[in-house]
Amino acid sequence: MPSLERFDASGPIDWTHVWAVFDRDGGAIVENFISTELLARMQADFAPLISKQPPGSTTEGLWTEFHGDQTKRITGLPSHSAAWVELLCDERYQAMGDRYLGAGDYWLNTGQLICIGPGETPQMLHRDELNWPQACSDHEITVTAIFALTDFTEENGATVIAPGSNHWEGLMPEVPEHTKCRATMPAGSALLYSGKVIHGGGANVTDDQWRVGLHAGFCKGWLRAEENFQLTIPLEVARTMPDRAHYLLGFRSYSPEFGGRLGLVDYDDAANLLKS
Ligand SMILES: O=C(O)CCC(=O)C(=O)O
Repeated sequence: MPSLERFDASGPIDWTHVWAVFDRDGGAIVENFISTELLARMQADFAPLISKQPPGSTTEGLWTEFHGDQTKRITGLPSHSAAWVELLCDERYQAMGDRYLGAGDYWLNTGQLICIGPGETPQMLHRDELNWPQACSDHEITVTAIFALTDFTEENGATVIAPGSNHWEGLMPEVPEHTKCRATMPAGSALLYSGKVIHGGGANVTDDQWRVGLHAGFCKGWLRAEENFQLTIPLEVARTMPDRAHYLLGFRSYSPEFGGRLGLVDYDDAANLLKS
């Protein structure tokens, strides 16, 4: 049975080693990534959102299955949680984006709560980069963190992942049972993973436990993001956020090294709109 390597951020970490494992296996777990104090603030901010959100999705067909009918998914979180915006700007988290997507060359793809409820079945396995099949290449176009806001266990839906599948040929190859493992981890941990690694949410076989994860990935700045932040974050709330959050949430324009400028307002940087 394969497993993911684990690191502990409560002491010094050799990040070179973390990235070497990430390159080899397509992912790594970093325990104690979020401080106890920040975790408590995020849990308090999200609790009311989670309790009022029903499970499932309203779009028929494939997406209902992908989202899970016993799973609550909640987006638009930056408006509700300064603690999440603080984590979004964490230097260690940015280091993953800088390394795999290039500093200044990415933004947030989504920052959504995925709360897997009792009775949920396993999510279909997938590669995150297949959000944009036309853009897939040898390079990473997306990398993600799943932050555990509750403990992730085999029983309550810990992410299923096939370590090393980031190197497998083909769009979506078969995943033999013996190649998979579960990303079990205590609350406050982060699973950092490649857009190429095959994974999916796990089944929740408990009677009464919710597995709450914050699924937060970066994608290249020239890709359309999965989540539409500009429609859920009012300008007056965006104005209270640090500059780095503006870039990551699309409240700044994007200038790739080559090519034109994207996301303009009046053919100028969107930042002008935030000036009061
Ligand atoms: O919730 C999880 O553990 C994984 C979810 C996921 O990969 C997705 O919905 O794209």
